[in-house]
Order: sequence, then C-alpha cells, then structure tokens
Amino acid sequence: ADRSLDRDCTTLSRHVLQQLQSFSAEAQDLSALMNRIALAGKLIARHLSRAGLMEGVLGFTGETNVQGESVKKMDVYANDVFIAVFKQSGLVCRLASEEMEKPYYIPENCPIGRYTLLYDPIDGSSNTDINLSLGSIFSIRQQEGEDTDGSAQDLLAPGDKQIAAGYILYGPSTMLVYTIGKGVHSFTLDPSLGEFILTEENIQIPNHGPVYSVNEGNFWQWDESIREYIRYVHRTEGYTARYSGAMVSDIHRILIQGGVFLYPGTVQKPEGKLRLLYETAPLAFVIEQAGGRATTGHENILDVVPTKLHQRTPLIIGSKEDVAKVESFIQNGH
Ligand code: P6P
Repeated sequence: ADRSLDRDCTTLSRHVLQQLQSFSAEAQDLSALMNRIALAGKLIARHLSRAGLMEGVLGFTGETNVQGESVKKMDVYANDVFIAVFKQSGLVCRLASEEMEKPYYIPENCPIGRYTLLYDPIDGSSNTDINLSLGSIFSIRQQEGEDTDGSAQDLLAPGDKQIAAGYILYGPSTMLVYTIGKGVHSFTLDPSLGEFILTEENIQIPNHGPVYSVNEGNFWQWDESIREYIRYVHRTEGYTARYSGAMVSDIHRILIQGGVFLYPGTVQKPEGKLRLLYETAPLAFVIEQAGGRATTGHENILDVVPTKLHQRTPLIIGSKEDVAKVESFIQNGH
C-alpha cells in the first residue's frame, strides 16, 4: 500500500535538517553535503547496474594501488565520482580515500567548506564482476587547522571526531544508512524519483543475533583465541555463518538481524586488513549509534588514535552480547 505522502517527501536532505532541528548555515551545509553523498551513490549505482553492458567497468585496470592491491576499474570510477560531486559543492575541502596515498584538496572550497570526506569508494570491489552486493563507506570530519603542508595530521584523531558516517549498499535496491550522532537511519533509492526516501528511523541492532560473519579461510592464520571462539560457535546451537566478501552487506545484515562480523588480525598481519579512518571507524560510529559495539579486541574502535592515514585495525563489530563473547575469548580464552 502506498505510504503517506509525507513519508515519501522525507528525503535524505530533509531528514538531516530534521535531525539537526535547525536551519542554520551549518545545518544547511551538512544537509547539502549528505545530499552530495547521495548523488555519488546514485552515480555509482547507475554504473554498477550497467557493469556487464559496457566497456571499462568490469575487471582490473592493470595497476596496483598504494596497498599493493590490484585496482579494479570500479574502484577508480567510484573514487573519481566522489571527487567530482564535491568539486562543485563548496562544501568539502579535502578528500581522503583508500584509493589515494595523499588526500585530494579542493582549494577553491577551502575558505568556505571546512569539511573533510574520508571514504572507501567501493568496498568489496571483487564483487563487481560477479554481480554481488557491495558498498561505499563514508565519514565526515571537520578540518582542524590549515593543513598547509598537506600532511592532514589533524585526521590522526579518534573516531569520536566524526561528525557523520554511514554507507551506501548497492544491493537489489540501493540503500543509504547514516548517522550524525542522533541514531541510525536508512533510506532506499527510488529510481523513479532519483531520491533516497526514508525507510527506517532510529534502527536498533538486536543485543544478540544468530549471524557470525568471518572468512574462515584464514582460520589457521588467526590467534588461538579466535580459533577457540569459532569452535565455540560451531558447537553451539543457534549460530549461522554468513560472509559475502563485502563487509557493508555483512554488517548491514547484522545491523538488522543481530550477530557479529570479525576481521581479526593474523600472525603475519596483526593489524588485520581493514582501514581505520574510512572503514572501521565510520562503521563503528554507525553500529554504536544503533546500540551495538565495535572493538579491535582490546580497544574500542572509536578510541583508536591512528599514527598514519591508512592505518589498519582488526575489527569485531555487531551486537553487544556477541562482541562481548568474542572479547571474552580474546581476553581470557573462553
Ligand atoms: P577477505 C573487501 O575487500 C573488504 O575490505 C571487506 O569488504 C570484506 O569483508 C573483506 O575485505 C574481504 O576480505 O580477506 O575475506 O577476502
């Protein structure tokens, strides 16, 4: 049945203003900024929907990025989309992304827009070629100081400095989930309107859920405590394994159904694979705002102070009780 007209008019930009209960210049800026992120999401969703129908979307570029990972054409396209939508915005002065060693500056915006966008333009890009869901992750911070040497040292600050964070999930429908610190809200793209329309407000993650999400292919690279946790869920009734290769999908499932997503460190890479500033910190902000938890196993993700822009952290994120269960294995072996 058709929902109320008012509901259909609850677009993302209007919702941000409602959240801020203000029409101040700053509120308008943040609302406009979120709207630009929505535009990036629409452009990326459109490109993904045609990936198999045109040249230059599927497959690899042949280069490797700063992380030594082979770059997929979709990574480059999505990274350029975020830059393009903010170039003409006057809102964002600096963009930091997994795909760029150094931040990208938009000097003409800097006198006005003091916001910095930290983002993973396409998370789970390996899913592009097999038509499975994937996501974009974003985080908004306020630039502190002039950053005259372009080293963005002010970004080396804990996750509670985030003003806004969220993700776009490119699935059967395209969803945008965000928080500005006043709860977690989801929007679904209505392609006929070209608008993200409110789907759920103040999402609360269940305190416990059946899902555990981890790449068990790494089983023998983990610390014994993580193996012990996995043996526990294997022998305990009520757990089910779900792992898609794109953590935005896996964590969105856990936000709705409850459970825990883990990307632990390994013996070779104790810091794990995931990046703090534009992957684990934004997701931790969202999940904590929904009543869940996010930890490295020893420290809350939002408390971690990075020493470098592309710093990695292990990640254990999801329902309070399920995260605590993993911690209990890490901290005292059961
Ligand atoms: P692995 C995608 O590259 C990603 O960053 C997450 O989205 C995903 O959960 C994880 O890495 C997959 O990594 O090592 O399990 O293939």
